[in-house]
Formats: sequence, structure tokens, C-alpha cells
Amino acid sequence: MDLLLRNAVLLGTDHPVDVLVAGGTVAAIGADLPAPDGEHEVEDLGGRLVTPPLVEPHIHLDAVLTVGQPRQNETGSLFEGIAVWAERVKTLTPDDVAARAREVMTWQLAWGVQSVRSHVDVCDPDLRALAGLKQVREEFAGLVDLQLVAFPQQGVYGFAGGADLMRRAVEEGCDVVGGIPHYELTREDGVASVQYVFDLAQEYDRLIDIHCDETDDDHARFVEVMAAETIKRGMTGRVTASHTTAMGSYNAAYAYRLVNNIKRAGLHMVTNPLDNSVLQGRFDVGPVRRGQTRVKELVAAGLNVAIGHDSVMDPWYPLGVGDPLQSAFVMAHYGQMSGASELEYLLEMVTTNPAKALGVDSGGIRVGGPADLVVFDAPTATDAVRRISPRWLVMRGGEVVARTAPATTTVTTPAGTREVTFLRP
Ligand code: 17E
Ligand code: FE2
Repeated sequence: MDLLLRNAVLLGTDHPVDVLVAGGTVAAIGADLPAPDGEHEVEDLGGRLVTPPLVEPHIHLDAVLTVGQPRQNETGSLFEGIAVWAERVKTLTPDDVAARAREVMTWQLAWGVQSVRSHVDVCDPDLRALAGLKQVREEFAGLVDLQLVAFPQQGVYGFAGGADLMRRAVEEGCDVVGGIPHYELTREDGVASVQYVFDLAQEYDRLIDIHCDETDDDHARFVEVMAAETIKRGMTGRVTASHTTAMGSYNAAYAYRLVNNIKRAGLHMVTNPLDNSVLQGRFDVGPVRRGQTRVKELVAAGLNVAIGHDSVMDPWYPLGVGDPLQSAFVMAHYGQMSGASELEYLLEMVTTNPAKALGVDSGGIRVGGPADLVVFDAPTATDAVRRISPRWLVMRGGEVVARTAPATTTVTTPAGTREVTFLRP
């Protein structure tokens, strides 16, 4: 049945329009559209913000919901998180992974996320996490597009058999090749691991997404290797560098040269403000560095920068509900993106920008495009970020797949009892 959405404020505009959804696509957009002839429904969105689907470019679905298992991360550092996870990996089963990932993907869909890229730890001779995530990829087909990254959490060369496991994981269905050069045993191994990732990706025609320089060590310099390999092999557009937090600690002369080379390479950059705001700076005794990549400089250089969530309740980050708007909210603070246009841009950093990195539809809401969209219970992008507003409605292929009835709050004062919406009257 056709659906006419009235009074939708499309992202980047400030006046309401009507959107006609027919046959799974957007059939018309305009002011006061006439109702279609055939059987149809009409829903008035009352001036709510409508965006393209949210895209999650970086999460570890194999680890979600494992916080505290088998023990807590007492120091809160990345490295203790990796050690705790290695213990938990011993008891993984494909069903255990699938059950946890299925739960969080359902949460993500409720927030409007319709494409997800998940890293999957392949440092396991039985590749149990991959088996579990392949099962949920199948289950969510047509609803949430799930890309799987072969991710060597313990290192390609630091883990016995790591290189072979990477190849097997790619052969067994990973869409993307990952890496962790800053965690390899030596700098030389780190460089070799990046080259191995590029070799595999070329051999199997896969995309690349490397955890790169996720450390406060200003000597961690593997992003330059990624940029160089991308340039030399002509792989622009197919390569993403994730985390890259060491960039926040580089001297200005080096950073200047590096940003230029990243630009030449056209790397997609993914920053993960939730995890890295708590993981980095753990060895500083004050002032504590923020430990994040140079988001504003990368955006100013014209690069595609997207925001990732990274973790939901795992050894690295005990919080999270899977909502990219929480990541965007923290980005506004941690990255000081509080200017009016920066606040608006945060919405692009969780929708169209990650879509480009993943190579999924990033064309926005347009006539003839897919009827995949998200309605925020907010009149503007800034209000959506400020209130981390619920998703009123989520549509995929013309079908409503999630709805949230926002809470109502009433307050009683001597002036009487009234409802508050946390919007400027
Ligand atoms: N593994 C890693 O190396 N870094 C992270 N931030 C997470 C897992 C969450
Ligand atoms: Fe990560």
C-alpha cells in the first residue's frame, strides 16, 4: 500500500514537505502532494526531521554484551581490554555470538541503523565468532546490511597462525580485510601486516578497514603506510582507517604532511568518540590527553570522516545502547564540534559519510531512491543531537520496521501541571 508522509523536514532543509512512498521507493517529494488514487495511508509527521538511514561504520558485534566476562577491565585501558577479551574468546560459541549480535542489531534497527560494518576477531583456529556473525548477516538480509571485517585482534604476526586465519576468514565470507599494526610485536611487523592486508584485499577483491594507530604513542605511524599503499596500488575509495588516535599526539609538522598524504590517498576516516574518550590517556598523569584523531583538520581537508560506535557493553566500553546519536553527542563535546553548522554536520557523520565508507547508498532521500528513512522526534538536526531524540519511525524499503512512542513528561509547579518536551517554546 502507498504511504503519504505529510510535513516531513528533510535533513539540510528547514521547511516541511510531503513524501510519497510507493512500491518501496520514494515516488514524489513536494509541498501539499495530492493523495494517490489507489489504496493508501496518510501519516502526518508534524514537522519532524527525516534523514537517510543511519549507518554504523564501526562496531565489534562479536564482543557486545560481554562486559564483566570473565572479569572486569580494571585499568580501563585498551590493552587490558584486549587481554580480557582473549579470555572470553575461549568460551565463545557461534550461538552465543549470534544471540548477542542479534540483540544489538535489533537495538540498532530501532535507532534507524540499516547498514553496519562489524569487525570480527579471527584469532581463533575455529573462527567461531565468524560463524555466529555470518548467521545473523543472513537473518537480517534485506533489513540491515551487515559487512564483516576479518580483524586480527591479537595481531597478524603476533598470534600463531594469524596470517592463515586472516586468509581463511576472507575465503569464508568476510567482506572487508582488517588489521591492527600498532599491536604487532615490532614496527617492522606492523608495516608488514599493513602490506599483508592490502595483498589479501587485492587478491580477493575486498575493501580494507584497519584499526590503525589506536594509541597515544606519537611514534605509532602506520596511517602513513596505509596512505602510501593506497596511493601506490591505486585503491582510493576502498580503504578506511579507523581510530587513528595517535594523530592527536603528533607534532604539527608531521601531522601537516600526513593529512596531505591521507588526502592524496582519499582514505575514509572513522573516529570512535565513545570508546576512545575512555580508553585513551590512561597512562597520562595530567593533563590527560583526549586521545583522538584530528577530526576537524580532516574534515577541513575535504576528507570523508564518519563516526563509529565501536562497542556496546564489552571489555573496552561498559555503556552504550547502539545509538549513533550517542556517539555524535559525545563527538560534539570531545571534538568540540559545538558550532551551529558543526552540530548539523554531526548528522551527516552518522548517515551519508559512513554510507560512503561502506559503499552503500548515500544518495539521500530523493525521488526514485529507496524508501529507506528515519524520522526523528525532533524538529531540527540540532535538537535531534541535543535531546538524542527517539526515532519516531524507521522505514526500510517502504515498510515501517520500527516505531518509538516518546515518553511524555509532566511537571507540577504552583503555576499548574503541564507537559514539557525540552524544546524551545
Ligand atoms: N579492539 C580494539 O583493538 N580496539 C577497540 N577499540 C575495541 C576492540 C573496541
Ligand atoms: Fe574498533
